[in-house]
Amino acid sequence: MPPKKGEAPKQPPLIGRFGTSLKIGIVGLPNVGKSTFFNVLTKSQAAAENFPFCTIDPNESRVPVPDERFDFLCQYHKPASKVPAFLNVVDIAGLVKGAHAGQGLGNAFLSHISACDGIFHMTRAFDDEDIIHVEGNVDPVRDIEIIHEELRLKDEEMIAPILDKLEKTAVRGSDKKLKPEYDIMLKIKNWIVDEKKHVRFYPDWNDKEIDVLNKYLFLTSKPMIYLVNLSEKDYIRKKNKWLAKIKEWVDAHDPGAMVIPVSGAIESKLQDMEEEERNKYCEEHKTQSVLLYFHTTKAPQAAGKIHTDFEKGFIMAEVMKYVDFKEEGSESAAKAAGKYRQQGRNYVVEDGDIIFFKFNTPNAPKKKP
Ligand SMILES: Nc1nc2c(ncn2[C@@H]2O[C@H](COP(=O)(O)OP(=O)(O)OP(=O)(O)O)[C@@H](O)[C@H]2O)c(=O)[nH]1
Ligand SMILES: [Mg+2]
Repeated sequence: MPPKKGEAPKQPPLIGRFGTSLKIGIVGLPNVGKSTFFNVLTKSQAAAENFPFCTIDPNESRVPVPDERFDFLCQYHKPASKVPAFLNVVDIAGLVKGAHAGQGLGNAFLSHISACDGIFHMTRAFDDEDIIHVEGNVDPVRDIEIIHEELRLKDEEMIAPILDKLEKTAVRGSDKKLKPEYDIMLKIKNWIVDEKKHVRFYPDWNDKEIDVLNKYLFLTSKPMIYLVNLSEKDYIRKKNKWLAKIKEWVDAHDPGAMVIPVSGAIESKLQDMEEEERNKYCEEHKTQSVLLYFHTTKAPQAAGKIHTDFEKGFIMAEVMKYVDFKEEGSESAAKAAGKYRQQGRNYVVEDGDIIFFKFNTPNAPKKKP
């Protein structure tokens, strides 16, 4: 469930290469509702049928991220070109036990998940005898563990050749520069292979370790949001016997990660209705589409998480907060009020920052909302 205000859990460092356009992959067992959710989220029409491995090749679609701050800034500056943030959503083939070793659709999922910045982990908590469950019965906690293990095993497989190569060059060879990277990789291997843990569960990778992790982008370093697919009835009454168990599991194993109840069934139904009918239905059933939540909360948050890797030539960044800018009315007023701050290269960008980058290059400095 989305955390309540005032109880924000400590977030682990983000590992990955982030930009204004994030890519999120929907991952889970076959036939749990991934494509159905992809279709409603992106208004697409990917095949979503009642048989495992309906999706083979990934479906991808871009969702513009609405942000009233962006609209306000466009109105204020009237720029020649406007580039809003996009969320790229990728609907990936189902994974089964043994996928890392080629079971099911095999290994193709590796490159599809590798290309993503984060994962929506879809799990099934609805009962429906007509919808085939590859494990025979509904048990989302077991299913989450299956997917976690497949991703970890894939990383385990990935790390062996990396270590081999580093050992050849940095230990036995002459490239001693790579020795620190080799040592860090040994520590990462110890965590993934011996401790059997996901990269992102390690509480405090240091900056050098994060640099190495950013270079190799292990699957288990990607932030995960858990989506729990409920029946229409359970979604409306906000009750399901698995929710508490899933939340408990996630809090214990993936602290800080979000668990979001959704319902493919109700979302598809709502999407097929005309607006008036939809409003009436939601009012009658005292419910609303979870997509409202995604479009207004999750997406801007995701797009705002730009952990900037400043480029060569960076001198400094001048940062003001969007709220300060809006309150003061102009850049100069914000400056006069002392709300315009100079930041160095280690500054971690926050959601809502307006940044003036200063570069030591012939290119003109850029303004970026
Ligand atoms: N009862 C019920 N059925 C659902 C729900 N969401 C999806 N389904 C059905 O489950 C079946 C599988 O849905 P998909 O969206 O294709 O599942 P998938 O996870 O993409 O499956 P693969 O591509 O095979 O991995 C379809 O028949 C959907 O109509 C739901 O919330 N309730
Ligand atoms: Mg599918």
